[in-house]
Amino acid sequence: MVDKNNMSDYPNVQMVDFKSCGDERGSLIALEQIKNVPFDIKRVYYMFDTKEGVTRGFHAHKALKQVAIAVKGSCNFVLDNGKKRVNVKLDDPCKGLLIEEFIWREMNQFSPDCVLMVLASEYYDESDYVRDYDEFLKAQLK
Ligand code: T46
Repeated sequence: MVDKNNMSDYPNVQMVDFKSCGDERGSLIALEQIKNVPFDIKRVYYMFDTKEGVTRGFHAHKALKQVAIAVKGSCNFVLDNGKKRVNVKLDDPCKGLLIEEFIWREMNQFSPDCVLMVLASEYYDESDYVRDYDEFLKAQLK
């Protein structure tokens, strides 16, 4: 079973702890679909060399589920469910941020060395993006 720290007042967003198989040589984390990532992994992407002061994202997804991990460095996620905005700092390669559908996200405060890796439940599909904030808010009301 996936071990998730429940963000109970914030549905569709959870922190996931990953077990580190560390030894005297260093650390190793294995990510396996369904076992410790709660969906079938269809895609992995990562962003790095993000320029200082940049904010990325500004969208929600209709169906996509993702787990974001700062495998190096740190960054901040601003998450918005249409009612409340929360900040989640990612700075630990042993923790993943699970974001399910219809959560608006903006990512900022990337450290110069940040490598943000994202595991995704679907192939890349632009039609799954909601890039208009008003459209996102309207979808919350349906
Ligand atoms: C998300 C946040 C956390 C592809 O061709 N394939 C891909 O799988 C992805 C993710 C992007 N792209 C292309 C599309 C754009 O031309 O790469 C370019 C940058 O993508 P985007 O502007 O969507 O990047 P972010 O950082 O705003 O958002 C990304 C993901 O797209 C999004 O799903 O949740 O990271």
